[in-house]
Amino acid sequence: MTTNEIIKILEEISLLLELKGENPFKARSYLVAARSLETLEEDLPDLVRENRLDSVRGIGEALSKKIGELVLTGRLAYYENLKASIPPGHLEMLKIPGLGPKKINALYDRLGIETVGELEYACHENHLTELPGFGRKTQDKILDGIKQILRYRERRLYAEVIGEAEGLLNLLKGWKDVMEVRLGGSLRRGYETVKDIDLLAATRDPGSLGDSFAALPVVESIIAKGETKISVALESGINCDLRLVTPEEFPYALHHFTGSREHNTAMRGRAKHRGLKMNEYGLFRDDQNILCRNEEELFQALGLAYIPPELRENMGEIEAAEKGTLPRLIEERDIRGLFHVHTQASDGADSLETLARHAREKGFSYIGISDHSRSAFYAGGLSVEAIRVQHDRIDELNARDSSFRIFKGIESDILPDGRLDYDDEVLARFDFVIAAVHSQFGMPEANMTRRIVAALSNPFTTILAHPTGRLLLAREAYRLNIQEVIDVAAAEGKVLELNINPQRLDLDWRNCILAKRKGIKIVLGPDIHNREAFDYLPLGVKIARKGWIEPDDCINTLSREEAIRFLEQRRIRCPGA
Ligand code: DGT
Ligand code: CA
Repeated sequence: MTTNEIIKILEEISLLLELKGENPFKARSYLVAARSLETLEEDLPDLVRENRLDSVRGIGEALSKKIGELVLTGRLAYYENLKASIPPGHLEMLKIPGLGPKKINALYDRLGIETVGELEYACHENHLTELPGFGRKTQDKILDGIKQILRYRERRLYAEVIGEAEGLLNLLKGWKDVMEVRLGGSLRRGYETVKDIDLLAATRDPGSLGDSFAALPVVESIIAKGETKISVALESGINCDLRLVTPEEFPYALHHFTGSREHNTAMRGRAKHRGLKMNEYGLFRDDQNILCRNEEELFQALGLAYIPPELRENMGEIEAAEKGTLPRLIEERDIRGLFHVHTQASDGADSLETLARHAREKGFSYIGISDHSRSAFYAGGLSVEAIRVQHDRIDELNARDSSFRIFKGIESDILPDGRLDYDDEVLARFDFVIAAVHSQFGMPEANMTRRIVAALSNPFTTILAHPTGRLLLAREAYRLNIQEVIDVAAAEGKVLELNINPQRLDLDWRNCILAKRKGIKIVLGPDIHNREAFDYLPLGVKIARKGWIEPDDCINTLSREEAIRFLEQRRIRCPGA
């Protein structure tokens, strides 16, 4: 069991205790322990084996026993009993705005409500209007909240699903009946959210392969089972389709089940125009199949260059493949350095030294530190004095090792009126300034656009971070005229961030395509708050590829020397500073 999984369980125990109406301090102690594990410098299994866990801040004897049990056995009886004592839907109900443990328990006691579905039904039946402590307004608000979570539940974050999907893929690769197997669908295309896992296998024995798949321990139930397709629900709650084809059909089926639907429709149209018929079984002239051994040959047969899966969204990729103008998409090995890194000085979990060492070990040539600015009091924003201390430390580290560069940056709040968070004299001390909105998300569109345009027009701004503020499946983007933001960024020569936190992926890849056309440079921003965020890079690069980004469009591909020059050219110096 990974530390992250243990943290999730501790957080869940805290919620379960709240739902049970236990002492709030007890519930909180699990959250405190979870936070401590998040920032743990040492290896958790080592601490457990050496019996030193209770030396960690916020972890007493009782908790250390429970965490030990999780680490050593992968289970915790206390948690399982607690979970069994509460209706499973109540945890989900906590996600509905305005519903806390007290109200959830009242709904249970008075109306017997155990699940979100039951609650929705009760609202439609107006059962809440007369309930003490509720009323019509509360009921309407709850209904709105339910609509939101139901809409969001149909899809998952790419990052939540890809690990399990690749696990299944690797498992199938080892089976003797499987001649070839690939992921298809939205996961293969690197879509930011996914409905299900699509697997495609080539086999001569679909019957027995389907049976073996259905019998996997991770399969919770079988939704449908036929000759060529088996659909199952996995224990994790996600559905998985396994399609079974012959090795001869495989290339056509792989293309078809990769999609997107829109891309497929356009491809079929193109085939038809050339007197051909295209479907998941083949590419036919009259009834004669045109032999293609792989996807490359399939594209070739239609007069096209190979289109990488990320681009198959019918956003002009077919025209570009015909003309030979497809982009040479960015790859992970093109990335030389990272910007947007938080340290312990604000709300990061790791020290400057740890982050720099880690980045160097991962093969990067530089990182750009950007802690929060002073208005971000919730995130420990830096005072002018704290900036001076950090800069002295960076100078020392840079002096010690000339093969790795730490850039001095700041993630400055964009204040509601569009100003940045420090005086020019302070802003002039940084190698780069990331401007970002972190407050008053609810502004009218015109005001928010004006606010961001003002920040982009500020000569000290280098990068605009997470330009729309969306959280995938959780929070809409703020209202904003994104076209205007892109136009101003282009005119002012500013860099736009593609924030690669899996919940953000903001700038949206569709807008990356627009930004690229305007000649805007993109920066992949891992928004690192702890070392694990270095692992965001594979998804970040995939999404950048989806946005048609080439190495030259992205400043993370600059060498150390080029990055120094790039930032130096953009830097404004204050007279006298
Ligand atoms: P998702 O599952 O919503 O995250 O997105 P996809 O793209 O994985 O969609 P899915 O799983 O329904 O189907 C996988 C691919 O199969 C899809 O991208 C294109 C192909 N496909 C499935 N059904 C149809 C269809 O009715 N028409 C066409 N043209 N293609 C289809
Ligand atoms: Ca799918």
